Amino acid sequence: LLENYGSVTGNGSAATYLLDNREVFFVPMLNADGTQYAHDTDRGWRKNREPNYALDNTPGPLRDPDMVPVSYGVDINRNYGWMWHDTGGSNVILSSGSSYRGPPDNKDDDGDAIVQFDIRHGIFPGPDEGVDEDPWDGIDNDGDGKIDEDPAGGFSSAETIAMKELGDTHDFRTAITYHSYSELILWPWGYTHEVPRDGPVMAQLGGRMAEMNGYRPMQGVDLYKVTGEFNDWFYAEYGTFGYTFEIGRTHNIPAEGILNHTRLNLDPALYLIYSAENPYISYLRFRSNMTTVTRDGDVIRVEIPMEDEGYPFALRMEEASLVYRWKGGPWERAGVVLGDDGNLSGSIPVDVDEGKLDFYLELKDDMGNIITEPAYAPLSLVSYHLKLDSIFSLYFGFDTVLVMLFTLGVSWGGFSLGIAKSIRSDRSREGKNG
Ligand SMILES: [Ca+2]
Ligand SMILES: [Ca+2]
Ligand SMILES: [Ca+2]
Ligand SMILES: [Ca+2]
Repeated sequence: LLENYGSVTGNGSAATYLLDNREVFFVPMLNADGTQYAHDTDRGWRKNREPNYALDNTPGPLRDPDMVPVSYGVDINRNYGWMWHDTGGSNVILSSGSSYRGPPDNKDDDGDAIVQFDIRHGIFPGPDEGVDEDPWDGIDNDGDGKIDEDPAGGFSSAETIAMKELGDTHDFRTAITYHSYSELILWPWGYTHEVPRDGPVMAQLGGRMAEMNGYRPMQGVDLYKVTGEFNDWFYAEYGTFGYTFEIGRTHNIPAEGILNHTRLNLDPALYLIYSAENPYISYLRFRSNMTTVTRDGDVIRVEIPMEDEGYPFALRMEEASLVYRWKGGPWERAGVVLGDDGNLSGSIPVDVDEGKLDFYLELKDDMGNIITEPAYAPLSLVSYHLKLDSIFSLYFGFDTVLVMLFTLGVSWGGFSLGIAKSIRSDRSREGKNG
């Protein structure tokens, strides 16, 4: 994004558009000490390297800093608050376990305890005494009118505390967390087979991203149950549509493979950033490889097939347009109609003798969302040169080819394979070079 920002052709159009129109936050590595340990000592290590002073699920306050740690590490992705108290999705008891969720809270967060925690006399009050009586599950467990006011655990590690602060202070619409391995894309919930309220659109978005990198898309729990997990917390608490990408086919991708995995997963990431404004856009599919552009007398006729897989908002077709310009001049608009066959069609008047035509499709829905095809328009454009003296008078200019090859790669927008091939053959036929 940073390398390409400022350019309006090729990859640059996506980078420029996304950085101008979205806020993107990167957490380069959450488990820094665990990763270092994996590099230096134990390639199979997955937790952080926090010292554990208790063998089992002894409450946190019993930890004595002078003691020698009995084990190391909390599984960061079991230490988020949502459903942390549930069993079956983490190592609940033994601190040495590879998916250890962290120590129990055993703290009266809301100050209503009947029996206060008593470390000297070994009294471990529980929910009945008003300690940890209302864990993070969206339910008012003790019926006091407050929800989740006295959690039982979670957010004991510095890493999850930092992520909670990030979530509490921003409004993330979408998120990706990268893990290894299995070539999967997962979304909430991870702790239950119940489908969340936004499950259908999360599945649609996840499916579209999976088409781009060839991974298998599924609700997280379908892999295995997890509790206290990142995406569940971000969705439950902030409504974020979060995805776990399980990268590659091994925990430890060889250095020489990193660039390939990065390339493979770039387009899904760009697509999710793009979709953050209107995730439902994934319900619309422009079948750009079947788009036709033909000269018909004094007009250029454009037909773009569109599949509507349940887009929940009405499209305001009276405001739909082909936005076009000749020879880089001022933008003008031509109307678009939606046929019964799902084809969007419009006609652009030919009012030049010869020259370059740029155009894109712009749709609006009744929520005020604007949808363009190709994505990122008008930074990425479909361009034609028009020569009036030949029968097949349309061919692509060089800058357009860069755009086309990129949109071919991203495959959700722009014109794809069929047209990209015709670009190449046209280019070779015309003997053009850039
Ligand atoms: Ca309490
Ligand atoms: Ca508590
Ligand atoms: Ca309560
Ligand atoms: Ca609760």
